[in-house]
Amino acid sequence: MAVVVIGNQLHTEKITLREQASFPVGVAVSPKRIAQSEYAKVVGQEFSSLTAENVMKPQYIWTSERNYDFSKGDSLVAFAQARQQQVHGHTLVWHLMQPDWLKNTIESYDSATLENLLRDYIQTVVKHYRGKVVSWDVVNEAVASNGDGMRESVYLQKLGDDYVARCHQYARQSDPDVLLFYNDYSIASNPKKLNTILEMVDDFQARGIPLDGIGMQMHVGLDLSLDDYQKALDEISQRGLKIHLSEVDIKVNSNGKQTTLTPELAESQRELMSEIVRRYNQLPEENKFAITFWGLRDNESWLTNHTGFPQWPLLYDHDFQRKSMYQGFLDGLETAQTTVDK
Ligand code: 9MR
Repeated sequence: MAVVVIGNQLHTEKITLREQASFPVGVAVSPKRIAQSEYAKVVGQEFSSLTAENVMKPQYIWTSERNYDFSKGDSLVAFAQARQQQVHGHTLVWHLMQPDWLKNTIESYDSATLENLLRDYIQTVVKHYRGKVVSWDVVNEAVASNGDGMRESVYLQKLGDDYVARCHQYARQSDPDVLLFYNDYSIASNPKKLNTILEMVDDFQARGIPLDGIGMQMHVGLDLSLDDYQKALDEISQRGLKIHLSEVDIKVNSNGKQTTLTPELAESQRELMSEIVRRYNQLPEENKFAITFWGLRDNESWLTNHTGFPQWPLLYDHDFQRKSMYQGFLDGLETAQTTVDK
């Protein structure tokens, strides 16, 4: 029987994101959270892709110079495999949140020692997850915060300004098939940052440095300029790259004055969600990699600590109820759909 689904689908349990979207829909998780049965149920039903919010970062895996602990990442991969979900690897190289031993030693390494260590790390981790993750954020947030050139990180200082390209080559040498992404924030809201990244992309493409896609994190607020967002989608897709909206959340309490998510704010958030998805969905199929949310429920978002206030930035509330923002996602896909009852 053909069923036409129109209007508010929020409470229709049969509707799930992974079934509705033609591209993978992901969520950032931790092994602790997915160990809870209600949590696991929702994550399994709704999402077709998982990112480890933390446990596949060097801070967790890289226990000493040449020792690695894959246990937490492996448990996440097993969870995903049991639910036919793809796993996106995040992240091989990041200037922040280094393991303590590396923080203490990194300044003392000469360039060659650090390069060798980092190459071995990248290659060991990529080999370990070969066939288990579909993609990696190779270097995270290597561009300066304000978008003005590369970030003056310890990696840039010690390894020189071409280190991102070499990290991509090391990753490619260890897995010819895994998709390699460059991931950063404010790409959709800071045109200067977009430009710096596009210069890097053009340079990589001219030199044949492996790069399959760009992760636009999309930690955004209600003030996001849709024109800037559209420009980023256009510029990146025109270069033949895949686009991952890789860490989506929508803040609604920037000044901290709100004590609840009011119906008006929920409505603005729904509208922005819908517009973000609608424009993403209009990209050519080959440019759509996935949309990943940076957490499932509002109460677990990193933004509460980071901004000091609740931001209600995600699809689900504390009680595992779908919010208006969820409806916004569905609206962005299409308001009316025809499905077939099996
Ligand atoms: O959400 C993550 C938080 O739990 C961690 O404490 C933090 C440091 O590892 O990283 C957060 O995730 C970040 C992501 O890895 C990269 N982009 C920005 C995200 C928010 O800070």
